[in-house]
Amino acid sequence: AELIADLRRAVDEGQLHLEFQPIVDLATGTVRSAEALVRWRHPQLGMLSPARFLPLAEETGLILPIDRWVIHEACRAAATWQDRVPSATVAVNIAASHLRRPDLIATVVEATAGAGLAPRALTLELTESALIEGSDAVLDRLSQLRELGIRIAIDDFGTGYSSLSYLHRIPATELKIDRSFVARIPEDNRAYATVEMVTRLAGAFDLAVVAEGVETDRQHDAVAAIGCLQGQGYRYGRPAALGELRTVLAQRR
Ligand code: G
Ligand code: G
Ligand code: MN
Ligand code: NA
Repeated sequence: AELIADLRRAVDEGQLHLEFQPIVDLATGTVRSAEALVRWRHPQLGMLSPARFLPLAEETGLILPIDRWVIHEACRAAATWQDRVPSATVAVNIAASHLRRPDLIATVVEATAGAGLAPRALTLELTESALIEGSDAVLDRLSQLRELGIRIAIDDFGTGYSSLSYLHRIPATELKIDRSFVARIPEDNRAYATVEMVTRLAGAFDLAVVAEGVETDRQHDAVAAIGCLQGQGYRYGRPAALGELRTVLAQRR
C-alpha cells in the first residue's frame, strides 16, 4: 500500500527513467529501432524493474500517467537520434487498459508533434491479450493510428490465445516472436518449427518480424537461417541509457 503512494509520486518527482534496447537488422547488425523500457529509481528501495511495479500500476490505474510519460519521453529521445539516423524508430509498450482509452490517440499525436518526431518513427507494442479483448472501438483506434503513420507491433507473439483470425483484422506492421521460443532453438524441434511458422506467417501478412531474446550465436544463426530479418536480445545489446544507444547508433555502418 505504501508502494502505491510512492508510485503516485514517482512520475511527478522524476523518479522514472527509460532504458533503450536495440533492435537490429540480422544481416548487417544495423540498429533499426530501440525499445523503451521503464525503470523506477525508488528513493529507498533503489532500482525497481517493471515486473516489480507495473502489476501494481495496472491495478491502481497509475499505469496511464506512467505510459503517457513513457510515450512523451521516448519521443523526445528518438528526436535526439533522428538527425543521425532518420530511419531508426522508437518502440513503446502500451498497457491493455491504455489501448481501451480513446485519448491514446491524442497522447500519441501530442507526443510526436511536441518532440518534432515523424509518426512513422514511433511503434506501439501491444500484447496479444490486449488485442484479443479488442472491441470494434479498439480496432477503429488502431486503424486511426495507422492512418497517422504510427507503427503497431504485436509483442510476445505466440504466448496469448493466438486466435489467428485476429491477424486478419488488426492493422499491425510487425510481429515480435516471443523469447520463450527463441530460447529453445535450434535444439528444440517444436520451438524451431514455431519460429519458422511465425516468420512465414509474418511474410504472408506483409509484416516485419523480430526475434526477441536472442542471447547466443547459435540462436542468432538459427533465426537468420529461418529468414527472420530482425532481432533483439542480449547478443546485440542490453537495455541501456540513451547515451549508450546514441553511441551504438553513431557507430553504425
Ligand atoms: O524491462 P524489462 O525487461 O524488465 O520489462 C519487463 C516487462 O515490462 C516487459 O514485458 C515490458 O513489455 C514491460 N514494460 C517495460 N516498460 C514498459 C512501459 O513503459 N509500459 C508498459 N505498459 N509496459 C512496459
Ligand atoms: O515483453 P517485452 O518484449 O516488452 O519484454 C522486454 C523484456 O525482455 C525486457 O524486460 C528485457 O530486459 C527482456 N529481454 C530483452 N532481451 C533479452 C534477452 O536476450 N534475454 C532475456 N532473458 N530477456 C531479454
Ligand atoms: Mn515489448
Ligand atoms: Na516481447
